[in-house]
Amino acid sequence: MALATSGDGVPAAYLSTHARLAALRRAHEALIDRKNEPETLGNGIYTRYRHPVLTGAHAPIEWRYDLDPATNPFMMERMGVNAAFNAGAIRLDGRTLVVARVEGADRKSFFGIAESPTGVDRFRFWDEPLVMPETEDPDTNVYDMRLTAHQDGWIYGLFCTERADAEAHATGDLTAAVAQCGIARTKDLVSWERLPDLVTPSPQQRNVVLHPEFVDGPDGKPAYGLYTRPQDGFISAGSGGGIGWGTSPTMDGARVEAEQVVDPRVYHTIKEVKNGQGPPPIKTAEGWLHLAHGVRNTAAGLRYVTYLFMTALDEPWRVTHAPGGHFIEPQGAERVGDVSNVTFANGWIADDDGTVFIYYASSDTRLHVATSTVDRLVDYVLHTPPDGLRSAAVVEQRLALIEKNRAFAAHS
Ligand code: M1P
Repeated sequence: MALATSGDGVPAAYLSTHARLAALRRAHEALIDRKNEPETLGNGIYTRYRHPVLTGAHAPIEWRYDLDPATNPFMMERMGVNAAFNAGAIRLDGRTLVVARVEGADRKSFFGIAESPTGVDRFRFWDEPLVMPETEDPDTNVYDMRLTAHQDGWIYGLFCTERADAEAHATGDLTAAVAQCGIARTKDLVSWERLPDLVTPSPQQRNVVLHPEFVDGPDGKPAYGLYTRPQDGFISAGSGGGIGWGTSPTMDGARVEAEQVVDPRVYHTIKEVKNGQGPPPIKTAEGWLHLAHGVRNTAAGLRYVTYLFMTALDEPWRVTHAPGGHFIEPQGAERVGDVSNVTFANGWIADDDGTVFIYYASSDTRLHVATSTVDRLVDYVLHTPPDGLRSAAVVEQRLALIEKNRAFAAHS
């Protein structure tokens, strides 16, 4: 492999401290300034883009390098950033902001806020990572924030907080962990107030999302609605049957007493092993539009894809439309990463003009964008056939489509 050179034949790795820093800055700026390009044809449902919008290499140089030549004479990376992915997203005061899961070379995740003038490229991290206050029981790892601008005036960030499973560790299993839903709120994404973790009847939780509007609680009073994902173990959903729903009278000490599964896992579908709500749903004239992820097993390991469904406006837990199959699946280079064969989305932005920016991550490594419109996504959800669940049934669905097209061709 040829070594990159400074232009005068000196390998970039051996430049003077000063010259090396200048070269690093140029490369970093070039990466951030890179214009993204939409695909030309696509599937008509959404448009993918050529480049990821965030990667570990987008992390500011100041987060990774000691810039003092006296203490870093080789200008080497001191604290590597491995990946930037699974981002919550929000339009705040006209600004496009994502709160990404940034993962260091030490495997710990934290949140980094990045801003873009276009929504499809030129994402630049704010100068410092988000400082998330801890509870009395410190988090080992935090990730996958869902941002909800709630009717109550707060912006809530719900995220996974992971801690050691002390009992299992005592028996020597150092991989055992407990996942719960951490909760924080803010007005500006700068100052965050940490609230107590969510309490539910389930032993563990991940992919919990706050519904943006108040709903009726069991006592008829306004309550907060929560999409949950009950799970028995840290990885396995076990008896957790799918995406759940529950309410809490408050978010300061949130507690879901009764959790009902509203979007179940189903045998031989894209969500056989696990599923989870993505970002908060988008309100449309036809219903609440949901983006979620589904997981199935394969000989090569788990495969994560995203899917859409719709729930009733007055009962956001009641599924009214569920197109069969996946929505965004890993393609090409997206297939490979730290956890390969994964697409995962926990952030999207719907603008007043109907444009939708879907921020999806690939293979737990990088963040991408796909664009669409509310009209297109609603059309997709209303008119894509549901999963036929059997080979013979899906052949019937295709035959019906072919027959319709024959009739159309005969009359056109
Ligand atoms: O590695 C794939 C994803 O695995 C988890 O999601 P789930 O709980 O649905 O299996 C999360 O750790 C997520 O961050 C990750 O992308």
